Amino acid sequence: MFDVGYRAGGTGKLTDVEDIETAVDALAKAQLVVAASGAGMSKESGIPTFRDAQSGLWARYNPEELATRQGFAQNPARVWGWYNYRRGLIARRAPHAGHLALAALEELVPQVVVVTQNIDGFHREAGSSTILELHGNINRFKCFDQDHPVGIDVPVADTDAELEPPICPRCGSPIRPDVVWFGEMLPSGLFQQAETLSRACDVMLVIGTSGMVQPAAGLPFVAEAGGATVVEVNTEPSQVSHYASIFLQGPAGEILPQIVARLEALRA
Ligand code: BV8
Repeated sequence: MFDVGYRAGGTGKLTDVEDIETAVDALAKAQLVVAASGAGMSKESGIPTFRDAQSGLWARYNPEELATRQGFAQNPARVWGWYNYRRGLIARRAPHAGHLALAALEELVPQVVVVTQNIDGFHREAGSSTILELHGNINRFKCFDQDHPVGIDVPVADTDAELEPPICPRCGSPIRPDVVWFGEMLPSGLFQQAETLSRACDVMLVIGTSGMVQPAAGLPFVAEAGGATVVEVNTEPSQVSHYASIFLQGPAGEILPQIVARLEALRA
C-alpha cells in the first residue's frame, strides 16, 4: 500500500519513507492545513510551468513581459492571443491525481484551504472547496481601463496567433483576463487572508512552486514563523526549501496521493 521511499527522477535522491510518515503524522494532528500551490502543481496535467522552455510565445517572449499592463498596452492582440492559447491548453486538460488528493484531504482534516498562484481553476474542478486564487483566474474577464467585470464566452484558440481582444460593452476599453499581472497588486484582502491562514495553520503543504514570485513566495516563511510544519513537495529544491521542515522530492501527482492514502489508513 505504501511504496518504500520514492526515487526522484534525475537526482536519484530517495525521499525517505520516514519523511513522508513524519508529514502524515503532522497532518493527522492538524486542525488547519494550508496547501500552497504553484505552476508545478499543474505540470502533470500537461500545463507548462513558467520556467519550462516553451515553443511558441513562451520561447520568443518572456512571460514576465507578456503578463504585464505594459505588455498588453503595447500589443493587446499578442497578449490576448497568448492567453487564449493558454486557455485552450487548460480546456483540453484536467486536474490530476494530486489535485484530487488535495480535495480528498478535506475528508481527513478539519479544515483545508488551498492558496494557489495558479490561474487554471484545476483545484476547484478537482473538488477542493476553499480556494484562494491569489493571481486570479484565466477564465474570468474584466476590462483594461476600469476593471469592469465582463461575462463573455470567449472561444479558445489552439495557436498563440495574435488576436484582437473584444471591447468592454460599458466603457469601450479592451477586455483582458482577470488575472494579476507582474507589477499589479493582488486582490485587496485576499493576500491578507492568505497570510492570516498561513500564520495560523498547523501544516503548510507547499507544492510545485519555485518560490520566486512575491508576495506569494513569502507565505511559507509566514507559516514557519507561525510554528507550522512546512512540507514541501517539489521535483527539485526551491527558494522555499530553506523554510521547509520536510522536503518530499518528487512529482505532486505521485507524492500527494501517497500522503493521503497513508492518512486514510491511519483514520481507518
Ligand atoms: C506585486 C498570473 C506589489 C498571470 C502571475 C518590479 C516591479 C513591480 C513588481 C516587482 C518588481 N520586481 C519584483 C516585483 C514583484 C513581482 C515579482 O515577484 N517578480 C518576480 C519575477 C521577481 N511580483 C509582482 O509583481 C506581484 N505584485 O508585487 O504587487 C507591487 C506593485 C507594483 C510595484 C511594486 C510592487 C504580482 C505577481 C503575480 C504575477 N502573476 N500569474 C499569468 O499566469 O499569466 S505569476 C506566475 O508566475 C504564476 O502565477 C506563479 O506565481 C509564477 C510562477 O511561479 P511558480 O508557480 O513557482 O512556477 P515556476 O515555474 O517558477 O516553478 C515551478 C516549480 O514547480 C519549480 O520549483 C519546479 O521544480 C516544480 N515542479 C515542476 N514539476 C513539478 C514540480 N513540483 C511538483 N510536481 C511536479 N510535477
